[in-house]
Amino acid sequence: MTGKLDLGVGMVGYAFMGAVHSQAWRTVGHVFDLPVEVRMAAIGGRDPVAVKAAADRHGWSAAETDWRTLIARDDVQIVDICTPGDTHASIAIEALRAGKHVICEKPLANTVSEASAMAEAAAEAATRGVRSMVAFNYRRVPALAYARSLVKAGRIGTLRHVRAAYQQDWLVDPSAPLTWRMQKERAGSGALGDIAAHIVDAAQFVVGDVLSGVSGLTETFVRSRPLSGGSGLSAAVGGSGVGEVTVDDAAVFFGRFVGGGIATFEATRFATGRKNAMQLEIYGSDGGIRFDFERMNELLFFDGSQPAEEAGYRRVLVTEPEHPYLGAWWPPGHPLGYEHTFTHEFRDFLVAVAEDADPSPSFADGLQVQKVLAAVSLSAESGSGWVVV
Ligand code: 4PW
Repeated sequence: MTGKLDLGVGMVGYAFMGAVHSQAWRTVGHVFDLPVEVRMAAIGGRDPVAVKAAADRHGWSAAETDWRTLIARDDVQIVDICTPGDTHASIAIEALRAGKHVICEKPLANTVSEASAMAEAAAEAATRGVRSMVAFNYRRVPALAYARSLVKAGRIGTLRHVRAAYQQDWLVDPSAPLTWRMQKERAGSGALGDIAAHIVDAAQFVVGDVLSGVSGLTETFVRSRPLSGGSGLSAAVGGSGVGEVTVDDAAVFFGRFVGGGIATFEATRFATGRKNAMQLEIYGSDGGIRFDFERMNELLFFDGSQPAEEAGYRRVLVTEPEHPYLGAWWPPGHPLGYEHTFTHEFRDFLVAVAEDADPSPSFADGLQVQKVLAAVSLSAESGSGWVVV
């Protein structure tokens, strides 16, 4: 017995996100000195053989085939949702009602109405001390957390421009199979919900402002794909022949922040040769910041207060104990990777739960991002231009 708050996690889903989350749950208590003791109580999934195999592989104590049973377990105090978007609302709302803290993968839901119901349930649950968070992991990239602190400290002055892009290329090949990420009824949208959601959240987080309106364009370049075959980010839906792609392959949009800065966004799975290039450029009256996740341990910083002849973008290696989260990891100079962002996310979530505080980003923040995505869709589908968020 450690005298610490004891929290058991029940995680629903065991594919890509389930594997990444498992790794973070396994690690978080060993890297960070937490006020809680975390147990990997149970993992849930519909296929009994596959979920048992996932439990054994990832270190979960039990496997469940029904998420309702998983939520009801006495040894589960936190429900972690790693399923496709069509199930987020029902699982999250039931868990919150049952008094379980919830962490839910992004985007929060497939529609604004589902996300509103979730945010409402979260606000009610918070009055009972039950906490919730949406899993925008890129906020926990140390370089982006550091960028936020630079903006907050006034180092770039008044915000003028944000240029955000999330470029992948895993759908360039037209024979790449159809997965749930290309089905509207399961994923809600395509590149928009899957990756534009990240850059909207990351941009708003770093600049400390929210978008007031947007205008956008979406495109589906390949409208049908084989139902079976080698997998990309997730497994093929299965079957013979081809199936229809019912979501966007790419989305571009521009927007305005409440405080007056303007922004452009590009999210695509068709940027040939770009793998996971999540980029953020922020330009202010007194300085600028540039970031690319393909070089996630670096931040480029332009300090406009330097003499003109010496000024220029400086490459800051975000690997020092003074940088966010880094002090808990390796000696100075040793970089981190994708998986660590989830460890940081769970660290922040657990600390908030232990302190009886609301973790950030909240379901209300997730709802706000959902409204931005819906405004982009509306603008793109109606061709009507500007849509207020
Ligand atoms: O959340 C995103 C995913 O859905 C990820 O961070 C990258 O894009 C990797 O997979 C997809």
